[in-house]
Amino acid sequence: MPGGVNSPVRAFKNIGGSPIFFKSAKGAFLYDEDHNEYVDFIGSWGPMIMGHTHPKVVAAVNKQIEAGTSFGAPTKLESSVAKLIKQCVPSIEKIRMVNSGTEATMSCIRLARGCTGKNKIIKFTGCYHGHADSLLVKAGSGVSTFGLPDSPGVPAELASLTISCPYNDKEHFLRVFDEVKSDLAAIIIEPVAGNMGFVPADKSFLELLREVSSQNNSILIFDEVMSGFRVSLGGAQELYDIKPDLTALGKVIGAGLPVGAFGGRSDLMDQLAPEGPIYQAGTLSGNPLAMAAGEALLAELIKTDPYKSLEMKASYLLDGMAKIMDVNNIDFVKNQMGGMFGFFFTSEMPNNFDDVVATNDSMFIKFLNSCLANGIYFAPSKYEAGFISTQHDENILNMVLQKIELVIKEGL
Ligand code: KE4
Repeated sequence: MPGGVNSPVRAFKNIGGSPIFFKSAKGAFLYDEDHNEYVDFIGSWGPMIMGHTHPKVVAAVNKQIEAGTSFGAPTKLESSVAKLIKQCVPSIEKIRMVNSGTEATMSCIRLARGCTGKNKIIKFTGCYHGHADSLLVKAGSGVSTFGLPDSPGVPAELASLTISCPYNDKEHFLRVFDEVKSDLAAIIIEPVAGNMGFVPADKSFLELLREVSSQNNSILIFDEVMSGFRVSLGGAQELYDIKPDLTALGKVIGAGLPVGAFGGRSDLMDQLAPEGPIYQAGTLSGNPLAMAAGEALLAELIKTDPYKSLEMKASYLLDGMAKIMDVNNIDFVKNQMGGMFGFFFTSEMPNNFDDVVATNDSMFIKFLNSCLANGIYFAPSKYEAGFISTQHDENILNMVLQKIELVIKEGL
């Protein structure tokens, strides 16, 4: 496998490391092939909100596997998951299951283009929406109104239809919007950007996107693959109280099995085949095994509503880390929403991608590697967010803070 991995970030190239091969996990812990134990703050990049091998999820999957893993046909299970998601996210009037976040955002883009008859997309630098061609696009220079491929293999002609604007920058956005609005199919944003560390959108910025997209018949897409069911039961859109036209989901809704979903306004979703002409499909979409896992986890989240407790756990960890850094005169800032968090070695809270780029790389890399050597598994990139689970109890967090204090005392 290229780089020994099935997804680049796992290769630990950002911190000059080698990929760690894991064998098992339980609760807040991961165990590698050499029997090393790690406290897991990645949680499979988001899904493990109630810890690994949650008994309800394990039982649901074991039961379903005996009944069959895939029928390639509708099941009661997928309808149940759809209902649970609709119950929590009112902007989702209709929904379609897919197998990854990439498929979810890719389908939102095609649906928006098909429904509006327009072609241009505005995204924001530092947001990652999966690896569909139209979204692997970086900003052109200045206030350019065309994007450039962010990877070889993305045709320049296609990339030119997507424009990437600076996150949280209203003036820049409005200049580009005025240029392209006649052909603007959609605006897509991570309302809480977890792919440049942790940078939440300013509420007024999201309100501006909502206002101009409504006036211009452009589709506002919230990519909540990471923030959905993570920052609150209703996702970031509940906390910001802003209703997008379409939402992309993933991660938590599959409880670690391959699930993505996209949904929103019925008048848009009804344009999808077989109802409408816009094609979208998937052999394993709504897969019964994945739906069994997702249904069990969503039902547990709705029943227990752990979000306040997750928020407190994350702030306990982050406040403890900030105190250690402060005592050792290390520039350090942290931010969180619910149990999703980020930290940076810098003095000012980053508000966009360029701010994150400017944060101290070498400190981050040394800190990460020292933590890893001490069994603390933070995301191996300053452009990734961290996640805490219901299984990270106070003893575990105190043990982590004691280890971090030692790491810092030994000097980075
Ligand atoms: P997937 O295709 O990886 O399931 O989802 C793509 C995606 C879409 N939108 C957001 C906001 C996302 O965060 C992601 C994927 N997140 C990365 C972590 N930053 C997944 C980890 C990886 O690429 O291996």
